[in-house]
Amino acid sequence: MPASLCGTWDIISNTNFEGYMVALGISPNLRKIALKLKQKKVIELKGEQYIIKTTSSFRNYTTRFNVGQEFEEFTKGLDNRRLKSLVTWKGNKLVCEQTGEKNNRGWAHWIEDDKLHLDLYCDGEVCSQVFKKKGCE
Ligand code: VLP
Repeated sequence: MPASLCGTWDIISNTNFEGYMVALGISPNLRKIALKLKQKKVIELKGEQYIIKTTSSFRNYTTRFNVGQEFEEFTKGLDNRRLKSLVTWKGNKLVCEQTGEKNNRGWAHWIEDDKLHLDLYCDGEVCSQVFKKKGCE
């Protein structure tokens, strides 16, 4: 099993979040609010189930899944779409492929230098986020 993603993480960089949100069709007003948010990730593993919570002062979003088992995802409060999602390990990366109306949509999480990395991608746009573990420097 690759380095554990579990823990509470604070965002320290967020590259091309705007491009990712445009690709998702998020409205200009919502994009303006979302760009200012300090996102956090809380990643837990309960038995076989991963729980990834993305939290902010404005809105929260939670995904639950088992690796290798396709699930129905509703991106409530984000772009409000229904997706078929599948998360698998590809080397040291936990990779989610999100099939639906948008092409080439998904994300990948991995650990590098004690930081949590997340690439969010949609329609050729990639947003790269980095998080540091809460309470550690
Ligand atoms: C939509 C873009 C801001 C922005 C509008 C609302 C929830 C991997 C995966 C697990 C995500 C998070 C995507 C967040 C941006 C969507 C509300 C911001 C806070 O995480 O960790 O679900 O897909």
